[in-house]
Parts: sequence; C-alpha cells; structure tokens
Amino acid sequence: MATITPDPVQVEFLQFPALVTSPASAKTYFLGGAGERGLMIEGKFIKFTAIGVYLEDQAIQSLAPKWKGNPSQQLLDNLHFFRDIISGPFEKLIRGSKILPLSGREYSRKVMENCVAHMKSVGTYGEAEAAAIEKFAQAFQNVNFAAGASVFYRQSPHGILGLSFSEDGTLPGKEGAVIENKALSEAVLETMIGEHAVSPDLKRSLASRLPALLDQQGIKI
Ligand code: HCC
Repeated sequence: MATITPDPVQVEFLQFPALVTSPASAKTYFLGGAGERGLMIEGKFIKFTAIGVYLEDQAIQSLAPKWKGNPSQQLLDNLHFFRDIISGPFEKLIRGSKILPLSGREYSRKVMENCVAHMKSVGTYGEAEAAAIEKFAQAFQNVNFAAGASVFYRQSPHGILGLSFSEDGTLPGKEGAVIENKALSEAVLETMIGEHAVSPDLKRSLASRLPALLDQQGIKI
C-alpha cells in the first residue's frame, strides 16, 4: 500500500506539524488542514485564531470510498464531504491556537454561542446539552491564552469531547476536562467547517489537501 506523509501548514507565526502524537494515548494523528479564523472589526479583518484539524489514520479508509477521485473544488462545495469528516467513525483532534491574546471566557463565549445556535437549529439542544455547555464554560473559566497558546479538542467517535490547554502548540499529556455529549462534541467541529463555518480558510485547506491523501489510500505515520 502506498503511503504519504502530509505537509505541515503555517498560519501566521503558528506551525501545524504534519503529525501529532498524544503523550497520553500514544495515538498519532495527521494534519487534515489548518486555517485562520478572523473577525471583521470596524471594517478590518482581524485574525484572532488559527485552527488545525488532525485526523486518525482510519479517516482515510473511511472517507476514500465516497470521496476519492473528487477534485478539491468539488469537495469544497459539498457539505456532505465536511459532514462525513465531522461525524465519521474516527477520532479527530482539533487545535485552536491564538494569534492574538484572548481570555478563556471571551474565546469560549464565541465558541459556545455558535455551538448552541447550531444544536438548536438541528434540534439536538436539550437538557443534557445545556449541562455539557456549562461544563465547557467551566473548563475555560480560569484560562488565559497568550499569543501562541492553544486549546485542543479531542472528539471521539463515541461522543466524548476531551479538552486540554497548552501554552504553545504542543499537545499536553493530560486533559483538563472530559465531556460526554455527542451533540456538543460534533458541534465544535461543525461550527468550524460545517455550513456556517467560522473558518472558510480551514475548509479550503482540508479540501485542497485531502485529494492527494485519499489517492494514496494510506498515511505514513
Ligand atoms: C467556533 C470555533 C472557534 C472560534 C469561534 C467559534 C474561534 C474564536 C475566536 O469563534 C475569537 C475571536 C475573537 C474573540 C473571541 C473569540 O476561533 O473576541 O465555533
């Protein structure tokens, strides 16, 4: 089986290495794509964060039957492609790194707003999700992100969301919080690469990199 090692990606001063290994589980993930997330402030586009989406190697076998052979533009235009990444039966590790300093409260408020809006729009927001959101808010309560600091979201296919915090871009060995809620775990990635994505740049990166990775039918880890 031919294998390939994906390229790393740089967003501003932040490096997203091609491969990341969890010190806790020894699991290795490859970089699907990375991109900036900005906001328009007084008519100017300000880049606040950079988001990298890492995938477990099984992602390739899972996505290939349906998506292999599709050019980047078709992947980019097809919401079902991103849905299959969001809800596919493989683990994802999302790294949200700060380009500008942000308090944990300020950052998490924006993420939670988007996640709650998404869950409400698809009808998955209930009591369990409200409790999960509360736990999510708690995890960020005392966090301050300097430029370069990161939050990692581990989204397991079984509906577990693991949160960890790092002062740089390296994956910590210990998770600060573990939230068991499938709707919320998927909403985090949905708000980043789904229909109303906060980072079109990240979607472009995924769509431009995946064709070569799917062609190879294997990742060299
Ligand atoms: C999401 C996921 C990530 C972000 C988001 C929504 C994000 C936030 C950046 O907004 C941000 C920028 C400026 C602020 C607060 C947060 O990366 O004042 O679903």
